Order: sequence, then structure tokens, then C-alpha cells
Amino acid sequence: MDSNRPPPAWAPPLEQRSGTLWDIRGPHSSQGLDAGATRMARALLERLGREDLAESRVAYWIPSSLEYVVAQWGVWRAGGVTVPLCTAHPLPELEYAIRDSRCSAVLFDREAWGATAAELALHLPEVAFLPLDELVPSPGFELVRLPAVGLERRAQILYTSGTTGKPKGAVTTHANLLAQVQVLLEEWGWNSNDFALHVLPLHHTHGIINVLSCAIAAGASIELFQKFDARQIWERFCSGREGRLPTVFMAVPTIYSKLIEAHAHAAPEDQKRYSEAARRLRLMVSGSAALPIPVLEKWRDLTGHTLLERYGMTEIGMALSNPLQGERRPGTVGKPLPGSEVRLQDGEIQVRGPSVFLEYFGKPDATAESFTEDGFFKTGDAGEVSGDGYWKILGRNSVDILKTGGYKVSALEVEAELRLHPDVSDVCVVGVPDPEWGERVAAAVILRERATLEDLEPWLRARLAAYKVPRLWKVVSELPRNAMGKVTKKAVLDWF
Ligand code: MCA
Ligand code: AMP
Repeated sequence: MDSNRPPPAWAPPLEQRSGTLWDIRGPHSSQGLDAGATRMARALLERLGREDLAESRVAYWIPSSLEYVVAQWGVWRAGGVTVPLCTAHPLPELEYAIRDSRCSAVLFDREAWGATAAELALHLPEVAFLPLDELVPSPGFELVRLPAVGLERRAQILYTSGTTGKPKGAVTTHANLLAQVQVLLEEWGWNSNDFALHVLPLHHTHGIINVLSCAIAAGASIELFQKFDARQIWERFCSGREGRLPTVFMAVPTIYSKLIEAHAHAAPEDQKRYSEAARRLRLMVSGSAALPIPVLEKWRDLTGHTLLERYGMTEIGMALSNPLQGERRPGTVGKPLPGSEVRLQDGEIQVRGPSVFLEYFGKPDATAESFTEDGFFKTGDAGEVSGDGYWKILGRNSVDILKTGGYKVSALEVEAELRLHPDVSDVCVVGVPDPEWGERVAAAVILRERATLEDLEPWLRARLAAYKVPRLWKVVSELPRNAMGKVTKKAVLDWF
């Protein structure tokens, strides 16, 4: 054991964990996560010529795997701030996140991403692009002292869409992450016998905190999937891995809809197997978007589980949750989690507590505007609370924030991008309610003469994440406007 290594900021020492991380591959597998993260930290300090990254930002583009976790913990142990990149994002989105967070370095999986990294490096000459397989400390750095990382340090930046155009980087400290993880460990009964199937992307809170970090902190086991495949998950419920059956599953409502659909298309003998297997799990959670009651009911019919629905946000972690034991009330997100103060102010949900983020990176005005004078974060969600304390989410206050497949999308960002296309004269983007996706992104477009819709979608896909690209399109000759000249989005919605 290495006595120079400081204690990790928010979890028990990795080597004390009884669980395993599956999907192990690559150069760190033989040393395991703990040794891998320590070596990664030393290699980073050596390559960047530092004794302490002192909150420098380090982005990484790594598919869901042990390497992802090694990089995450390596950056933290070197004193840096993690900026996880979405592996499915096109180049401009990646460049935006790296630039906006003023990253010193980008770590990447050379095999999967080498060509893109080389291209990005041309645009970003001031950033060090470091392939993971090269990140091994030289003999002189093998025992170098790692910095002491206090809980007050900035730890992570996640990009989240807002009502003001481009996404903002939400900064959380180690203390915030600790609070976010600890409350879920306690309230949802995470323990070292748990085995979680992880199907969510690893650039958002749901996947990073609620599943990955909780499993690691509990010493539980986890299997990381790089892509969600409904049949594969049903089969995993049945057969587990290495003689162990899963106990925990967390997902967005769209994933539960897709699982229900796959169940409906399975052979009768498989349907029976699937249902019996799912019944054995200890905990199934839904969040990131409203869980439609028909989905909750169908899931209960199929598996016996009343999904535990909870409410959270990138900026606040989880704030409201139905209970592990006790009544899970359909259509509600339960009660405030310990530590979170939740209140309604003019119909808006506001939250204060140790899980709430520090700031939007480099945007002091936006940060100040998002808090009340007495320190509550203004979520922008409308809610109501019953006499016995159960909260309901009534929707977003802004029509410009959409949720599709659990991803947040700014209509304004999509509109601004589309307006850059030479054939687009004007555009309005709305979220059309959809039973599977929550909302589908839809665009009403005024085209210039003789232009057609055809190349708009591929053009946009090269610039924006796939989930932001409209799935429904309509060519119109004008957009409905109110007396002030502002487009009336409710009227546009009626067209779809
Ligand atoms: C994909 N498709 C869509 C959409 N996305 N259609 C409409 N709307 C969409 N948003 C279509 C594709 O065009 C394709 O169609 C087919 O669906 C399959 O596409 P694919 O990309 O393979 O989809 P998928 O991999 O099945 O993705 C669905 C998904 C994914 C697994 C539900 O969206 C996902 O991982 N969502 C989770 C996001 C998340 O983690 N959010 C948490 C944010 P075709 O086959 O016809 O081409 S954190 C948060 O919200 C807070 C903190 C909280 O409270 O948790
Ligand atoms: P994000 O900004 O991607 O972290 O998404 C956070 C937003 O997702 C919240 O502000 C809510 O609008 C929405 N959300 C999360 N959980 C729920 C839920 N259980 N029901 C309704 N909306 C939710």
C-alpha cells in the first residue's frame, strides 16, 4: 500500500471494496481500479509538469468501461476537475465543452477516438491530447506524492442546456458529490451485495452519480454497457454474470418503455422468464423525466415492481424521492431527501442544501441569476405538494426547455444552429408530447426560395448531438406571432 496517497475525497478507499467492476479491459485491468487511478494521477502530473492540478480541467472521451473510472479518479487524485465528454457528440459540441471549460488536457481512448482527437487537436493547440495507453508514469514518478484534495475543491463540470442558448458547465465540488452520493446510499439502501446494470450515458448526473458513483462508494458490483439494448438487459436480469444476479436497475422512462416493448415482442416462454427474473431485483428506479402512469402500471404488471420515481437535476443532484420502504405514489416524485430543503415559490420548485452545485463555470451572472437571495436554486420546474408531503412535477416554466429520452434540449440552441444554415430563413423548435420519448424535438421551418428540407437534418447532425436534432419537420410560410412580434410556440405545437 502506498502511504503517500491521500484519502479519496468522497468514498472509502477503493481497495477496501469487496465488489468488482466488470467489463475490465486495457492496461489498468491487472492492477485494478485503485492502483490504476493512482498511476493515472501520477502520469497526469508528470505529463502536465505539475505537482497539483489545482482545479485545472481535464476532459475525457472514454466509452463506459473501467478506463473511464480510472481516468475520473485519476484526475481527482491529481487535484483536477473532471469534464466527461459524450462519446456520441459530434466535433463542434466536443470542441465547445473543451473550450468553454478551458481544459488543460483531454484524455482519450486511442483506438476508438484517435482520428477525432487528432482533428480536434488542430483546432485546440493549447490543449494536451493524451491517449490513455501512454498515460503511465515514468520510474521517477512512480512514487511521487499526490496532492491532498479537500472536499471544498471543485471536482466536476457537466454540460447542461438552459434557457440561454449554448449549454452551461455546472460545477460541483467534492463536498457536493459526497452529499449527492451519501444521501442515495442511505435512502436507497445501496450495499456491497448490490450488483447494478449500468445502461446510461456517463456524461450526466443520472449515470455518473446515481448509478456509477453510488455503486463504487457502496463497494457494490456494476456492469457497464456501452449501448442500451432491451433484449440484452432482459437476458441479464435472467442470467446475471459470473453466477450473480443483478439487484439494482436505474433508467429514464424511455428505457422502461423500450423494455416493455421488447417484452411484448418476446416469445411467451421468454416473457415468463423475463418477468420472473425482474421480480428478483431489489430496486428499480425511474427519473430524469416524468414517468407516465401507464408505463408505471405496465411495469408493475410485468415485474411486480412499482418503480421508485425521484426528481433531480444536474445542478442539484437528487432532491425529491419516493421511499425505498413505504408508499410509492404514482404520478409523484415523493418527498424531500434528507439534507435538501425544497420549497415552492410562485409555483416554482426551489432547492437548497449541500448537494446543490457551486456555479456555472465562467458565468458569474448566470450563476447569480439562478439563485434566490437566501441561497435557493431556482429549478425552473413547476410543482405542487400534497397535504401529506408528496411532490408532483407539473412541467417546465419555460417552453424552450425540452426533455427527450431523458436528455435536456434547449429549443433556442437548436433554433440558433438552424438559423446558420443558408437555406433557413426562420425556424421555431418545440417539444411535441410523445408516449415513448417524453417529448420529440420538432421544427417548423421557413425555407428560402427553392430550398428543401432534405439536407437540413444531416447538416445539423454534424453540428449538434443526435438527441437535439428534430425528428419532426414542417415547412411553413410564416410563424404565428403575438402582438409583441414574439412567436407563439403553443400555436406552433398545434401543427404537429
Ligand atoms: C433516438 N431516437 C430518437 C431519439 N433518440 N427518436 C426520437 N427522439 C429521440 N430523442 C431514434 C433514433 O433516430 C433511432 O431511430 C432509434 O431511436 C434508436 O436510436 P439510438 O440512438 O440507438 O437510441 P437509443 O440508444 O435506443 O437511445 C435511447 C436512450 C437514450 C437509451 C433512451 O436516449 C438515453 O440513453 N437516454 C438517457 C439520457 C440520460 O441519461 N439523461 C439523464 C440526464 P431509427 O432506428 O429509426 O434510426 S441527468 C438528469 O436528467 C437529471 C440529473 C436526473 O434527474 O436524472
Ligand atoms: P437535467 O438538466 O438534464 O439534469 O434535467 C433535469 C430536469 O429533468 C429537471 O429540471 C426536470 O425538469 C426533469 N426531471 C428529472 N426528474 C424528473 C421526474 N421524475 N419527473 C419530471 N421531470 C423530471
